Amino acid sequence: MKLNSIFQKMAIASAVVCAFFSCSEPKAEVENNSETTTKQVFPHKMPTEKPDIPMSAAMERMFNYPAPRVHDNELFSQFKYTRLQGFDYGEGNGTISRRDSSRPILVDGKYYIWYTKRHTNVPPIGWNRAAEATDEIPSTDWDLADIWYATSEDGFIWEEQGVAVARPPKPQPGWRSVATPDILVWEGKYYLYYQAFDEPSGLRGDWCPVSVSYADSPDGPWTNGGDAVIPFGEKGEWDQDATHDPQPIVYQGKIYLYYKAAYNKWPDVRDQYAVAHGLAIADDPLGPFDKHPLNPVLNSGHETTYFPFKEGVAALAIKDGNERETMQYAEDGINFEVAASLSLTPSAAAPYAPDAFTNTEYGRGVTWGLCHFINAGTPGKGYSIIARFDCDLSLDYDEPTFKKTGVWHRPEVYFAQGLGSLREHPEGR
Ligand code: AAL
Repeated sequence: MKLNSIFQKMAIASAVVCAFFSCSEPKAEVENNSETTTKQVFPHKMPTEKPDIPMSAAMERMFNYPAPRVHDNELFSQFKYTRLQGFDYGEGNGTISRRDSSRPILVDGKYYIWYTKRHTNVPPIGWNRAAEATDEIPSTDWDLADIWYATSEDGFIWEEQGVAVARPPKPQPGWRSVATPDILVWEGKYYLYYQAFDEPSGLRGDWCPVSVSYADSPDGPWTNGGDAVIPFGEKGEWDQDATHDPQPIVYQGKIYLYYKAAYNKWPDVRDQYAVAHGLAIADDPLGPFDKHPLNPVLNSGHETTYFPFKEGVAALAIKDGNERETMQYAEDGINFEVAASLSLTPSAAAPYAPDAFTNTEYGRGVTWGLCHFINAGTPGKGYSIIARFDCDLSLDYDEPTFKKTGVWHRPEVYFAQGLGSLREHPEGR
């Protein structure tokens, strides 16, 4: 073969050189007159570390997640749901409701949970009609409620055991309702934190601070250990009207109790509603609790759950705020960053976190827990049910099914979110 062009000769020469000295993969090079510049293009193979090349904001951010590929992200999971056995909701007419379960704890081979239970003669009349509530008529689903508990051997079949903390007599704090409990195990004793209402919720918003009761056994008896242990903030502070959804973990040798408050003109102007979460830290479960100076520590979420994860704390934020439907992570338990965005998240998630109270230095994560559905009834006969969710937010479990990103609902689920009365005024949109 006659080598006519200089380029053909160069190609042969380079092939010969490569045969003797193994050549590296070709670099993307651009000849620009006399200068040769190397084009730094994002590679086809996903880098495990942030590459040292110029990148768009989106690709920079991708390396701030626990793993750039969501399937490898330990804080990403799907959620699978199971109806619980063992709870009686009567005729399902809104007179029996269970909601806002605590996280389960395992004691002598049995899981224990505590939850809000309302068993009233009539269903709730609704938040907006709170002024009409009486000692017999509840305003909301969590009005006129007590804290009950149940046990289970497998987390699917539960046996209701009875009342753990009942409403105390009027005028003691919580006489109107005690609700939304969570548990702490500390030095061999059990502590229940819960919301104590002195008026029907809805009158001035959801007006209640956190009380605590303690016991030597998860079966009780429970003794009141203090009221307003997480007090409201001063007037003008974000948490001036509420400390809700208490959730304690043991972290860095102390009790880190996270809580929620609705703020921003609440309760006067409901549609200006905003929600954030604070942290209060104590050396003793009965307090005093010091609110963290950087509060709020989470700008999104409703009934948010927290668990020890690696050196820090993971949080599941649902429903409210710009960062709703996300897992978040704070290496110091205080400064949370978004770690994954989620679908079909459990409401009021209460995961079984075996190391929530062990003062672990490296949290292992969670695989299941309890949650609730607040729309189990029909309009005017509203009630809630508690349910189980399963997931893979654990370092010790690896089930690829939970790492799938597609969550497919039947068309009926979408059509159930119909336009309703908006359809009457389509021109207004
Ligand atoms: C819940 C929680 C708190 C609120 C109400 C009952 O799901 O956020 O407990 O006060 O709703």
